[in-house]
Amino acid sequence: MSKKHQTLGEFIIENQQAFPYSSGELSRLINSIRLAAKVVNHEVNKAGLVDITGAAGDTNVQGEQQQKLDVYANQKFIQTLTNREIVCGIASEENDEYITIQGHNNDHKNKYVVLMDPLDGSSNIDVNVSVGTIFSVYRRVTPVGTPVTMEDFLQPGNLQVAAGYIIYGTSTMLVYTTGHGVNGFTLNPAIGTYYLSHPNMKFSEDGNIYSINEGNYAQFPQGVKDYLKYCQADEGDRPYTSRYIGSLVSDIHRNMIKGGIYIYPSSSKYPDGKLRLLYECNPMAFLAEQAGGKASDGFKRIMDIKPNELHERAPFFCGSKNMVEKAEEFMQKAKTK
Ligand code: P6P
Repeated sequence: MSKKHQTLGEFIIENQQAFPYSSGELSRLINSIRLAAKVVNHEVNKAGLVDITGAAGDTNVQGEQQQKLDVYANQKFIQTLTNREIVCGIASEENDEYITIQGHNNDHKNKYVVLMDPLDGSSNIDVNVSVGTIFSVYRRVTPVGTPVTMEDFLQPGNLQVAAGYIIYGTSTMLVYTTGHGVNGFTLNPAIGTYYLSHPNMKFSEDGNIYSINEGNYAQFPQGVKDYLKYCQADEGDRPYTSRYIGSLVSDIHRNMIKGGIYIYPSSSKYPDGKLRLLYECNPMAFLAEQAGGKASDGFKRIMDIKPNELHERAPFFCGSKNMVEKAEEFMQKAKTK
């Protein structure tokens, strides 16, 4: 049983002993993410002071202006994961193609692949709003000893072995799951140690916060419009509260602690939704389900979607189980009209 204020290192060792069959590689993987997060946190926390908040001038595969901190975070996570002989491949939201990691002996012996959004919500950096790193871990499906292929990355979210995020906010937290619940660790920057501050995080079944960019209302599917009217009606426990930071990690983190639903639906601008299935939806869906919540595309479970492309997008409804199910009800009703 996890003990509050345990360090992340102690937690990983304790959990490693609980799963003797695992070779310890996953624990080492989480440890390397922990280290990279500390390095990135140091830069994020002084972004206003150092000229690295300006756009890098380049644009990523999504056509979005790359901020220098995006580029820095991407490089740090790739470098840390590559140097530790744990993963055989990395796919990043910031890179067009996946990266093959041969290992020191060029033998492709490592068995995990990592997919990540190195700095999500980066458009908020220069307005000093929390941003985050999101990561997702799978076992490779092609034979160990051969170079990874696209098949190793295009796995449905229900095959994730770990997922988590780092939120660089008023405090820096690492929140992750390996399929046995969700635990949150807060970094003490003075000594560079993460402490278990939020053991066994849970989405409340119900909530009264909805997070959506209502600026896109005119483009929303009818079911979303109907659900928003339900949220805003003055009856029973409603109207709900609208809270939208525009940084997925921050909105989901708040909703996990207070209860709520986050929705990024399809729209005329984003016919398949804006969020990326592999780097944002699947890891957040794994965390949500492990915390007793739910994540769908408005109709079907996000983690059952078989990806076809590395950077594909999906509509995303995620949070308190009863709120997601109510939204799905409105989506279904509108579809059958
Ligand atoms: P919009 C950030 O770019 C992001 O991917 C998520 O972090 C965030 O929730 C969403 O997009 C914000 O998108 O269109 O509301 O600005």
